[in-house]
Amino acid sequence: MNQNDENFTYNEIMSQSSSWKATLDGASKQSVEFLEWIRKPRPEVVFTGCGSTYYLSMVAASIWRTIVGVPTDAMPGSELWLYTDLAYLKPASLLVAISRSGETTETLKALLRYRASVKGDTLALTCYAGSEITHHVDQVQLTHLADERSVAQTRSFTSMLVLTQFLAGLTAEKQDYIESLQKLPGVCEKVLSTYEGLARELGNDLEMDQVILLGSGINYGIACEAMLKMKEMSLTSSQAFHFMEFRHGPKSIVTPNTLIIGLVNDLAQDQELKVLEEMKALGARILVLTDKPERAGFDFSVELHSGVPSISRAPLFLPVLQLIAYYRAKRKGLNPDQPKNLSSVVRLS
Ligand code: F1P
Repeated sequence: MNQNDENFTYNEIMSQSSSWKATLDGASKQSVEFLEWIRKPRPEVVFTGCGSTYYLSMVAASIWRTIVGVPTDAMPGSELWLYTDLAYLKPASLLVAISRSGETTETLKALLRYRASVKGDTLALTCYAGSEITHHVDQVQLTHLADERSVAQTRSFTSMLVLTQFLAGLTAEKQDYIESLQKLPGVCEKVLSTYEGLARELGNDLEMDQVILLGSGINYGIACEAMLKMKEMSLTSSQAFHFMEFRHGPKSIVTPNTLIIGLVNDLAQDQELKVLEEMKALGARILVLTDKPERAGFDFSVELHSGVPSISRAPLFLPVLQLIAYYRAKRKGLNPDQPKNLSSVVRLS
């Protein structure tokens, strides 16, 4: 019996490829009514969620802005609920509320506030049909095979991201973008099998006492989500920064026991690799994730060889990082399925 079998988290991480495939297949079957609705011209789009799904909203907003070409923003559910006027939301816009459970109080409150004050259209992305959120929106889009028994989001997050990417391609009627997404499940499978050993090696190295995630553009939200996995699953001190921001003060915390994980994007890789080289000179250990082989010289590297443009690639950065957090939790004798102090849904009274 595989020593991981009793862990839901491990099985959920390793099954992402099939969740992505099932979600893409499901999303390809849309009604004419939905296609007309999602393609309605709107002055802006806002994504919202909490915790992981707020970070997902950040990635989603970058992708939607680029692929669909409309002003798009991301806000935590609590900010949209309690500080709505600060957002200065345009009428007749679209709110996309993302929630694995469909039950998180702040996200539900944000949705009701948006409907009352902005009177815009609303779409829910969730893993659970019939969840509370589905009763308060105009349209619902579901992932498939992405529900989870563990608290920390893994396949639910990346499947809701792949779903968002697909919907952006549908909205903009960009068939080439939609085609590129079909490659993701196969690449995910290959990345997981190629790099599980490295993830276990890094997860087992308890000398590393803090993890810094660096990501820019679309990858900043991915860096934030990976940071949260390190905290939730393995109780590791972790922080996320935009690549170039790290020099402006935070780099002061770098020690020889710091692991810096750089999610390098083609669009700015020279500048981003320079940051990693400087941090290596400060003594940090560096894990670089890129699409193609980069000049050597870093301690560890993950090469995605995705064959897709950077705007399609974002979900592929996460599975190995989820595994690092998982193996680190196991090495520390923790239960990654049930992180300390956490529940899988935050319901406020
Ligand atoms: C949001 C959330 C997760 C977090 C934890 C508690 O849930 O805050 O981001 O990791 O699982 O719930 P949801 O609204 O996406 O269900």
